[in-house]
Amino acid sequence: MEWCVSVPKIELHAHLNGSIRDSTLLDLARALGDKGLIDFSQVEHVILKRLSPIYTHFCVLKLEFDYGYLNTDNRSLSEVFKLFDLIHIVTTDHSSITRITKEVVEDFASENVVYLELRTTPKKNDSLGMSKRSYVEAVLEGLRAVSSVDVAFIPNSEEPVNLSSTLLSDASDKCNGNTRKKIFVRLLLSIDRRETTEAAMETVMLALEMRRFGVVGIDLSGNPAVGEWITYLPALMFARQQGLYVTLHCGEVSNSKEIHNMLDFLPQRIGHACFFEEEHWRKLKSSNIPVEICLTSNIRTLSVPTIDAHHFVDLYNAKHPLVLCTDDSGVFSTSLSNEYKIAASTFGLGQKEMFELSKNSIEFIFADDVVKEVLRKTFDSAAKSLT
Ligand code: 6MZ
Repeated sequence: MEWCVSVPKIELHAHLNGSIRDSTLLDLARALGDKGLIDFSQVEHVILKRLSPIYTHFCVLKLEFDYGYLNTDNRSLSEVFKLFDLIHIVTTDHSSITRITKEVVEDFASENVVYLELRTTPKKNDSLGMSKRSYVEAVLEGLRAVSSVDVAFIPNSEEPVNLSSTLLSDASDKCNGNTRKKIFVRLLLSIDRRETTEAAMETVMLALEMRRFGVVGIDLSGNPAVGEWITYLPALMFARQQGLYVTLHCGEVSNSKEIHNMLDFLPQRIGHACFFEEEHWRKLKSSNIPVEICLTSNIRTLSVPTIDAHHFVDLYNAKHPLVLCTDDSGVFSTSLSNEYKIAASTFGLGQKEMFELSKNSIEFIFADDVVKEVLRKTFDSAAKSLT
């Protein structure tokens, strides 16, 4: 595990609200409880996953939870999405979003993630005076608030302090040594599958406006049992025409037609690919679309039967582009280092292979060539100190 922590890593599939610390979620829930807005004791049970077995079913804020997932520690997809609804009730105000963003970046940096693509769904909440734009501004405020590490999130020379050049000159620093840690962060704005075409388009317009603050692309996510591909297609096509990168949650449930449609769209990356059939694999491999692999998430949501049967093995052996990611490190109690450890021990990969796997992820990031070059140098210098 120690080695998995010290190796530089690239995180390309992390949902902001899914990466929240349990302690922060409890803090925020307690504050709402003190104001009498929620029943803290019930929310606390869900957050800590410690419901007494005598309960088989219960309700928090009209969201019904089944005892099963709490008992087995496996959260079926539908339970996970109920949990997100609960998290959103607790987190969706400007200051909480700023706080979570700051903490999530610090957490990833502390385990030597050197490049983070953080995704989040811009939310509108009239009662809090929140628009999609002010939501994203709160996220940017969180990036600016990070003080324990150097964060480079503004592309090119528009940064007040050009951290890219600092990183270039410091590329030989040990990533886990005494020097200050540095992390590149880029943002993806997510379209939730519950949204309308107009709402999806609003998110794309916002992403375009926020490009100068490090927004590089669009993600399609949300409960895969909800919504239709055709609803998001106009916004996704527009995003691509405008030069934004697109990544899609693809094949998280069995839906052959949608998987074909998504692959035909040729996104720059896809996430998950759990319910692929022979023809989907063929199409994926011939198009060489990189896959964001989320091992713990797939196991916990019962999207793959066992870790040994995970499609990582086949894709890895086929030398298909792939990248290990956390998905929701808070919700699934994992970290990127832990995902590396699981991959190494389950699939019998040594340090050399794991290092290459991590370094190869550079090629699939949505940032520019300058960032890629800095990262390559960071990995080259880490290779010397890790061997
Ligand atoms: C699909 C997921 C997800 O956007 O509020 N999300 N969508 N599949 C998954 N696998 C488990 N995990 C998270 O972060 C939370 C949102 O990200 C999406 C869902 O829409 C969830 O509400 P943000 O920061």
